[in-house]
Amino acid sequence: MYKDFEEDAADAAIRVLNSNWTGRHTVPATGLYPHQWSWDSAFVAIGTRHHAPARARAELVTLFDAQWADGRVPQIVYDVGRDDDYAPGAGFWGAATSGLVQPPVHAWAAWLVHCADPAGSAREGFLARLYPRLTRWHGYLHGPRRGGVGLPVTKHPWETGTDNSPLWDAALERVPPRSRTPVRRPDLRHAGTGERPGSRDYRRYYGLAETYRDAGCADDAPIGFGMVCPLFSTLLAVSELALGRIAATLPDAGRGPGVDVGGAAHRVPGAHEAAAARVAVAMDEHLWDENLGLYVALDDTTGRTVRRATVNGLAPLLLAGVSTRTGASTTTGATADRRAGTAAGGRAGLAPGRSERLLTTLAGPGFLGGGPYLPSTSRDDPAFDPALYWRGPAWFNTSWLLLRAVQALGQDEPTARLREHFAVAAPGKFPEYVDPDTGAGRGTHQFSWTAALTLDVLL
Ligand code: 2M8
Repeated sequence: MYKDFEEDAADAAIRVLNSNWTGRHTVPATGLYPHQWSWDSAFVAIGTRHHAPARARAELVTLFDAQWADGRVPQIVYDVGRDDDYAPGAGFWGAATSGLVQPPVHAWAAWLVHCADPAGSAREGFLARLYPRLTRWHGYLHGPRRGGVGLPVTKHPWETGTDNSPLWDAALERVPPRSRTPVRRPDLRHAGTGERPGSRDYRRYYGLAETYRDAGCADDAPIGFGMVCPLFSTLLAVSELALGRIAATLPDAGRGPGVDVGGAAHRVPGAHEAAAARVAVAMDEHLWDENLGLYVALDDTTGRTVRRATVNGLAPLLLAGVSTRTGASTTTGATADRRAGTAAGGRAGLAPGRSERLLTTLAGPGFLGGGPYLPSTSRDDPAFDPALYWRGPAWFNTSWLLLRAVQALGQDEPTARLREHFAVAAPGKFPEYVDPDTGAGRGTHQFSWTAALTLDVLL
């Protein structure tokens, strides 16, 4: 019976992914998001690898075909020519892509996609093609985007992927709520007003994007917003570890003629693991909040932390089962060892005691202890709102990330709890996010990463 349910849900998830596939990439959702989004494509590839591995590879290759010369991978690759009902569009940027970025899940996704079909991947030279591009992407984040504490800085709330999280409230207050470009809100035709950021937020989002665009998307001058995010930083560290595995698979990667790997350091064995360790150590030193029992954001312009409890701050649990000396990781592991559930040996990627505290916070009243699904913002935070986007609803990508983390640590109770989130995906028509108390769908539906990650959990 349960098995039948899982098969039906998997079939339904595949149907969503098939209908959102454009021939070169997958849109996050028709209507609300009609182009290619960066971290969405990484999550989509992680799910698609199970039933269409060649398409999962194409998804990532299409995205990296739009990579900028400086290494950045754009937040949005506009599907110019297709029905464009998204704002701001390509006209705003005067380019075929946005100049912003999104969290770096890509190397991890590339590794998982490769492991799902190593023969097909080898035939296409998938890893050999992507490795130098992934390395340049990370080089951009470690280089021009490196902030005062050595961690990557996001220049716009859209870059964090968690657009209206309370983590950005104080910094956004300093951004004038106006833009020269009139703000258009086609998004409100596809999702409820109470489920999307407000118009004051949007005026700031536009104004900030204009400032960055008008500075040529250069990173050498401050633009009035610069935030270090524990989720973004964690994903960079996890992806560095995956890049280490990719490099080990391709002993000659980066040495071939004409391949620029964005810095000789990356050709040194262990360089990716060392980069991951540097990120983990910097997060431990600068982002840990002892009172809240999780990691917080840091404002790069003031040097001060932002003491708000969000799911972003639980994400470093992904590094808990990682040895920073060897880079061995269960979370980045192949499908075969996905459910192995044993943490790697050696020193943990986080400072002693931190993973236990994170598990306690995860189980506590602000998160899983306060209701059935994992909220994006702690139920104890004054901004918590069960309907409003990244200020409370439960998102499938963050549940998936935490699920991978607790599975790797062999934590049965939170594993079972986080899996429950995926049981509401198919019956709810693959919602973008859900009410963390009732599981009722919010935002848009037939949402690609919901379908893809549900597939990954079920298969
Ligand atoms: C949401 O963000 C876009 C801007 O990038 C928007 O609200 O229009 C976020 O949930 C983001 O994380 C996601 O990548 C994007 C597309 O699904 O939608």
